[in-house]
Amino acid sequence: MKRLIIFGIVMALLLIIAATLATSISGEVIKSTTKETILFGDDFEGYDVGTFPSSGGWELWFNGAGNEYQIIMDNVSASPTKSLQLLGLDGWAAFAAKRFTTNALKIGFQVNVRVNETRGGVHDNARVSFTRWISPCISREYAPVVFEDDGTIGSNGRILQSYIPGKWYKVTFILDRPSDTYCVWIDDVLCGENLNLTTTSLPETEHPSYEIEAFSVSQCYNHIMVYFDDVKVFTVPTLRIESIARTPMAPNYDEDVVVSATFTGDVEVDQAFLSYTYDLTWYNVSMSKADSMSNATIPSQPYGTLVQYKIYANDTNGNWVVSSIYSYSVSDLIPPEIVEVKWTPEEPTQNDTVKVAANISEPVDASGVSKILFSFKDCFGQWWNTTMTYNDASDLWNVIISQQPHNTTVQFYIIAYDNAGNTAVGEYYFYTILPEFSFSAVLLLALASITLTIMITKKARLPNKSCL
Ligand SMILES: [Ca+2]
Ligand SMILES: [Ca+2]
Repeated sequence: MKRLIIFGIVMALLLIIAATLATSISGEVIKSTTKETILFGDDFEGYDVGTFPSSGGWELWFNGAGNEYQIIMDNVSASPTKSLQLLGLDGWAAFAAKRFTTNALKIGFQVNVRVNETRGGVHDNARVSFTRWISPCISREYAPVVFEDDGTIGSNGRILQSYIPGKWYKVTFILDRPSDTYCVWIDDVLCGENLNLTTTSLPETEHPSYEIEAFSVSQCYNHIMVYFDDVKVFTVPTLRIESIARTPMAPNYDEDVVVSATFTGDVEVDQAFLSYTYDLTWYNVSMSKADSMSNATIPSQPYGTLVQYKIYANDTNGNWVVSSIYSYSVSDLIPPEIVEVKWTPEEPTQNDTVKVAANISEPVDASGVSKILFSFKDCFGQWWNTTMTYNDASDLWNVIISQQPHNTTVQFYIIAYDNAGNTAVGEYYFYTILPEFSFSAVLLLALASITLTIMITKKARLPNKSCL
């Protein structure tokens, strides 16, 4: 029995390792636990009941129903015994904030929130957000997560989920400052992903997130008891993939593609990979660093192949980041090659048709020959166009030129097209039609020749009288 248990444990471990390796090899988005750096945390256990937690650096920016209500309580808590209570008024919030400073690109908070009751009013019951002080009566909140009086939790006009009075909810909020987008989790469930950051001050676009100076919890304006506990404000060391480029931009079928990128952010890159696919499989290549760039190569692919690629990397904290997916379609920018053009017979007469055969070449990965145009000038000086026919057996393109009268000079040339629209114009060729002798003409010519020979011979045998 013991052996069986050990065997089971070993098998389970092997399966986990195999699953991990499979994830790595696939090149798909790899999620790992985000390691954060905590700027401050507070469970409100270190304060006296009935006091405001000023000693912990909290500030009561607006005092709602009165200072006496904005206090530490020990009859309600998420953990273990105490929490911060806030109570607002209609038109005047109870608003507690704690300042912090960071230049981190990605910042977040987490807080437990409990609303005592809902009444269906128009104001909200509890808010948690990053904040900036504006004036003694105004703060600017950055996309606050709001517990509405209708029993919903929302942010930026979007309902994330509903909530029940008297129950604790853990809100996690992570803001990406360069893109001004954020994500929200309620009880560790992602409810809002990459939402655009807005603020409660107008115009929204004029308040960059680097102006954030505090984290705040508030109750405005329903005069309903709300509680906050287990606050945590943190930064997420962030690696960024930037300046993604490829060379060449429009790769030919015979060209490798070098993909390059730079890695920036507030943490060092540990490993970087180029992941690409031209079928259903993603292939991963380690990127190598050259100066400020990291490069990796996608091997040349046949014409028309759609290649998709992305870059992913992890930082020295083990956090992974993945780029968007980019793509290109492999080009063919090279015309077909006209290797050889021949015709038979080479010296045709007016009784011959002439067969022209052309050897046209395209590399294996190129787009291929689409058609061959044959253009020739006949006995009337008229140019004609036709297409040549491909012959599988000979791997040649053929056309037949009809019989032409004696003395005609036939001219022709060909234009080769490939499937990518490239054209190659060949040189001009020409031949002249020779006269064809009939059998009787040849016979007469032969007789005449024989007669002439005899006459010359006889004349040669006569005595030279002058020599007698
Ligand atoms: Ca507590
Ligand atoms: Ca081509």
